[in-house]
Amino acid sequence: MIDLVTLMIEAGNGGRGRVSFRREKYVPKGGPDGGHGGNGGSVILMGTRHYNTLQHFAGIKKVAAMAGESGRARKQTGADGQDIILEVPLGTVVWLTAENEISAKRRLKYSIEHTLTRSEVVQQTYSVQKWTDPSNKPTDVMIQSESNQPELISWPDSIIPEPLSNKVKLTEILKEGQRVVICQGGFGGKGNIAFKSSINTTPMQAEIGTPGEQKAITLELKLLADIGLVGYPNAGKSTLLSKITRANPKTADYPFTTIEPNLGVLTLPAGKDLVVADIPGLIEGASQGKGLGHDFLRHIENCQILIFILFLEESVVSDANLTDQQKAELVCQQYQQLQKELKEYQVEMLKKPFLVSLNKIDLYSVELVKAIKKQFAKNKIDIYPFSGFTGEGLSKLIKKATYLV
Ligand SMILES: Nc1nc2c(ncn2[C@@H]2O[C@H](COP(=O)(O)OP(=O)(O)OP(=O)(O)O)[C@@H](O)[C@H]2O)c(=O)[nH]1
Ligand SMILES: [Mg+2]
Repeated sequence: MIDLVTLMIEAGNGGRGRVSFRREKYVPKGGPDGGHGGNGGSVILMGTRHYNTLQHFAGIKKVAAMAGESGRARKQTGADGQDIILEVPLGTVVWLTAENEISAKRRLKYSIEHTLTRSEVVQQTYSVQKWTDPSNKPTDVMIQSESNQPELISWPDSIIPEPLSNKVKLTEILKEGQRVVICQGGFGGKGNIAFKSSINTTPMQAEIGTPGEQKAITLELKLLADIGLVGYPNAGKSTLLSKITRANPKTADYPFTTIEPNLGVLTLPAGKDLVVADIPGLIEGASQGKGLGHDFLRHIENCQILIFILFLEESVVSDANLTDQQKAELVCQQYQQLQKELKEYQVEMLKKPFLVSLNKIDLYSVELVKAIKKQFAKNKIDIYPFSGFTGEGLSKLIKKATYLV
């Protein structure tokens, strides 16, 4: 599953305004008629439910919108560059790692939800030399040919985005149809018709158009699940997901069977759908990057509630050297360890509503389950015993979970 991509995004530059003069058969000294440049295309991110991953960005390194066209003679405005819309799944977080000057200007002034208006960007003007034709007839104005425009007015490619010392979180796309102009296109420059005045009847200047924004961004997908399943490897998270939803994740009796998050939809009798996320098992040190858990903790950051799934290995259950009390303490330690890992990753994780469940009760004696319940009751925690195999206790567990969401 691709859930992290890095992209270079470039909006189109504004087209330059034109310097030209009307030249018709009987109007040898026509006034200025250089049109305005078109606006550059913007690059827009849009939230969609059509994608669940960022897979469709595989192999794409750069997305660039077209520049606006230059203004034309006869007061014609150049065409605008088309906007590009990039569809991203809900839960996509956008990080900024580098940007050009105009992007920094907009970002420091506004949030990404706002765009700059024409009056907020500085337009530079360029001027062209008077015609060089010896006969000095305006009809022979050289500047009307595109190739005679001075070199400096085309935007240099050297507007390379500056890398930021720390990546900046720009936005999160959470809603279907939500749009964010990630790179705003430049504004077209005014043609020389805009410079005409009573004292300047033959304006030789026009505007060059403003540069489009350029950004280097990282898209990171966080799954938008309602319920996150948290537990040690082999706790039976994937088994539970396959029991309560139609998802069909791989389950097996070895740790780290799940190496990528699985999602399933739990349809409640009232018709409401809840998305359940099964992430790879957490182990001690997961928040420091041990095992696979750390990478996936961010997927449950957005969950509304967490279900802790605790269990005892068969070998521990049948260990005659351990009393039920000692086994119950082991379950408690497991819970504390999971909490510790979540806390070290992000304190807010522990503020979410949660419930604590105990899986594989088909393996335990009634006395053992009682001992575990008692142990948790000391900390005022209700425990929900169930078996992913026999289905016992599942309806109670789901009822409680949906009550919390
Ligand atoms: N006896 C018994 N075994 C179970 C139960 N639920 C799951 N198991 C078994 O426990 C093992 C681990 O189950 P998984 O669902 O793969 O566990 P997981 O938590 O997804 O594990 P990872 O993906 O490795 O983190 C499998 O062999 C399951 O068949 C249960 O209720 N009772
Ligand atoms: Mg699993």
